[in-house]
Parts: sequence; C-alpha cells; structure tokens
Amino acid sequence: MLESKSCSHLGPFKLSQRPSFRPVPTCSDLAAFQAFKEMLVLRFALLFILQAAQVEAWKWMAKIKAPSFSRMQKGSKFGDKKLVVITGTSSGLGKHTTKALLQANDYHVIGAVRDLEKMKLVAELEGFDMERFTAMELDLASFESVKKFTEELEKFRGDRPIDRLVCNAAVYQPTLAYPKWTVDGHEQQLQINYLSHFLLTSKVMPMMTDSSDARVVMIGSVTGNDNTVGGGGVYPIADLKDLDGLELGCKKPIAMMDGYNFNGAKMYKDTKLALMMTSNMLHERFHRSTGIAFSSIYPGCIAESPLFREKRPWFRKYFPIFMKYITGGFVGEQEAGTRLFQVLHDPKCTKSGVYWSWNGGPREGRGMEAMEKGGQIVGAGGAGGGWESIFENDQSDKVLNKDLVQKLWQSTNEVTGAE
Ligand code: NDP
Ligand code: PMR
Repeated sequence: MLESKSCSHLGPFKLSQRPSFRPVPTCSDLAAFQAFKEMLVLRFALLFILQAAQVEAWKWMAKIKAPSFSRMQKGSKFGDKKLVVITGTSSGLGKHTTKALLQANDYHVIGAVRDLEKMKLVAELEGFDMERFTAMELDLASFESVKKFTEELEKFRGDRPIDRLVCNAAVYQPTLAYPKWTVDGHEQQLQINYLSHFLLTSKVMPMMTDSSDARVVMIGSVTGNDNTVGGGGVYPIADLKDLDGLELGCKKPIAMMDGYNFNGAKMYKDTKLALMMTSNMLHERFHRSTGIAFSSIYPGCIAESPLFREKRPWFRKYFPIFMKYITGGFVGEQEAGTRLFQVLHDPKCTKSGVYWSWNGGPREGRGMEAMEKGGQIVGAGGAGGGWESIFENDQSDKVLNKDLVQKLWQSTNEVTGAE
C-alpha cells in the first residue's frame, strides 16, 4: 500500500516514455530512485551552503587585509612606500645604503645603474627584496641615457612623487696620463660624477615637488672641501679657479673645468667640489619654493670600496690600514651605508643647505646597530657611536664662493642643456 502510494505520485507519463526494451520499473526501483533524488538535492543544498560560507569567509579575510587609505591611492603600486632614486646601487656606498633602506621597510628603491646584469647578480647575492627594489638602466657617461632614464622613471612612478634623489655614482681615474672621453665629448669623471648628475637632478626635481618630505643628496667628499687636512693638505687640491674650461664647454680637448692641463686625481676632487657647490645653489634657488631639502655629505673614507679599482694593488692593500690607524678617517662600507641612510631617513636631516659629516674613528660592521628600531635610535655612544655622531660640517671658502657658484650654475646649464 505504502509502496503503491509512493509510486503513484511519480505518474505514468514518465515511466511510459521509457524505451520499451528496458524492463518496466517496479515500485521498489522507484523508491530507490526517489531516495537517490532526495540525496542529490540534499548534497546540492549542502554544497550551496558550503560555497556561500566560503564566499563569506573570503569577504571577511579581504576586510582584514583591506589596504589603508594611503595604499588605496590611485595608481599606487608602491603602497605607502616612499620612492628613492639612487645612482650606482650595484656596489659600495650605493649598495649598502639600499640594503639599509630595504631593511627599514618604508621605501621602494630605484637603483639607477649602468650594468643591469651586474645589478641583478648583486641584488640576488645581497638578498634584496625585489618587491621593493627596481633596477633601471642609467649610464651617466651619456646625456642621452640620462634623458631616457628620466622618461622611464616618469612612466614608472605613475602619479607618485619621487621622495629622495641620491647622486652617488662616481669613478676615480687618478692614474691616467691622458683623459678618457665620453660619447658626448667630455672627460669621463667630469660627466659621470658631475655633469650627468646635474642634468639628472634638473629632470627629477619636478617629479619631487608633490612629496611632503623630498630630499636631494649629493655625495661630496673631504677631498673636495679644502678646509681640512684630507682636502687641503693632500695634492692635488680641488680648485675650479675661474672655470675657464667649463665656460668654453669643457669638450675634447678641454678636459678640466679650470681649463688647465689634465690631472686625473684633481679632476675627481673638482667634481666633488662642484657637486657640493651645486647642492648649495639648489638650496638657495629652490628650497623655499619647492620644500625640497638639498644637502651634501662626506660619508667617511670608505677605503675598501671598489672606487679605488684603478689604483695599484699595494695602494689598495695599505690605504685602508693608513686610514684606519693613522688618519682615523676610515669607515666600513656597511657603516657608510648607514650614514647615508640616516640622511635619507632621519627627521633631523630634513634640514636643507647642509654638508653632513660624522664624528668617529675607524669601525667596521657596527653601522646597523645604529639603525632606528621601533622609533628609537639605538647604538648610541661617543666617537663613532652611531646616529648622534652626525654634525653639520663647515664648508670651505671655495664651496661657499657665491660668484663662482653662480658661474658654475650658468655654465653647467649650458653644457648639459639642463635649462
Ligand atoms: P664604488 O666604485 O663602489 O661605487 C660607484 C658606483 O658608481 C658603482 O655602482 C658604479 O657602477 C657606479 N658607476 C660608475 N660609472 C657609472 C656610470 N657611467 N653610470 C652609472 N653608474 C656608474 O665607489 P663608492 O661606493 O666608494 O663611491 C660612492 C660615492 O661615494 C661616490 O660618489 C664617491 O665619490 C663617494 N665617496 C667615496 C669615498 C671613498 O672613500 N670611497 C669617500 C668620499 C666620497 P658599477 O657597479 O657598475 O661599477
Ligand atoms: Mg687622504 C688626515 C686626514 C685625511 C683624510 C680624512 C683623508 C681622506 N686623507 C687624509 C690624509 C692623507 N691622505 C694624508 C696625510 C695622505 C698622505 C699624503 C693622504 C693620501 C691620500 C691618497 C694618495 N689620500 C687619498 C689618496 C687617494 O687616492 C684618495 C683620493 O684622494 O681619492 C680622490 C684619498 C683619500 N683620502 C681621504 C679620502 C676620503 C680619500 C678618498 C677620496 C674620495 O673619495 O673623496
């Protein structure tokens, strides 16, 4: 009875439609089919519930990971990181500063390098976080490359401002008897260390004006600042004289900015002097109107860096020892990186028009101790004891010579076509 009742509601139509060679289903078959159908419905219902629960869970998780307002800004592939451009991040000071910046977690570093393959290798060896580091090609020995780089940078940054620009890359060619020339016809050290950085700065500065904490840092040196033993007591001494060479365009065969005969070591020192003068000029002209802080630094004598690759092997061996134990001016690459990092990161280094230097004797490997941890500056203590050893150093009369700075500004603009 029960069986026939449960069969009857299926109705004859469906059963009678079945092909005749199939056996006519019995009531027990139909009951099994009914049970199977109910099970299917139950299964689908369960699946539906599970799926809905999963969607809710995803929504909830998305809420937890919801980006903060600053992260959601239009075109913000960099999140809340500040954008830092540093030339020459594939070695020495540039490499170690990049490491410190990546460790601090607040920055996206754009490494402007002449050799992308080398940079890739270095980044791998040093364990750079590639989410926050981008290498871009820049050969400072070519104005065309500077222009291309800035065009790429403009596209890359989207609507985000550049927050820091560091003119760090350099070459030192003290042993050359004759100058080497770039594709643009300038002496190599002059163009790589100074002219191209001038052009680069003129092109990157407009990308910085929207930043609330923009800083441009020129890497100067004690050897370009002749009011000390290291700068004024070791020949040849940096001196741009009346800038006769630069006024004439400083193109082959004129190598030196002063127009005198070529001297490789002096050329390097002259470029450091010119960078420090430029930093002051930028401060005078643009700090008030743009809010950008312009400074130069002497990071210490990084006597073991590859900068001295063109010096003789004996010099490379004994120079660090001399600097460590005789002059006391030695600084390890890592600590030098921490010093430059400080100028990019420390709130007190928003001061413009300054030539930063550090007190302290020879130390290696202690730089990272001085890094900021949880808002506290640690690694304190006396000479060479970390961040508190920074000071605003005096600049030589040559660096501060206003007439000469004006002339330098004018001639460099003409030579580089920056204006
Ligand atoms: P390094 O030689 O280690 O670094 C120089 C960087 O400049 C390298 O990454 C190099 O690239 C890059 N570079 C060279 N030529 C070009 C080019 N044509 N285009 C783009 N990049 C180029 O020297 P340091 O780290 O010691 O020097 C860094 C800065 O510190 C320099 O400005 C130097 O004048 C300054 N300084 C150094 C002192 C020292 O004692 N060493 C003292 C005071 C200041 P690559 O890796 O491909 O060679
Ligand atoms: Mg120099 C007493 C301080 C002092 C300092 C801080 C430096 C820094 N040097 C000092 C003294 C001396 N140096 C003395 C007494 C001598 C022997 C005459 C001397 C020599 C010397 C040479 C040959 N120093 C050098 C060289 C280089 O080839 C380096 C150079 O000039 O590169 C451009 C150099 C340096 N000494 C310095 C620093 C920082 C350098 C590296 C230069 C730089 O990158 O700016």
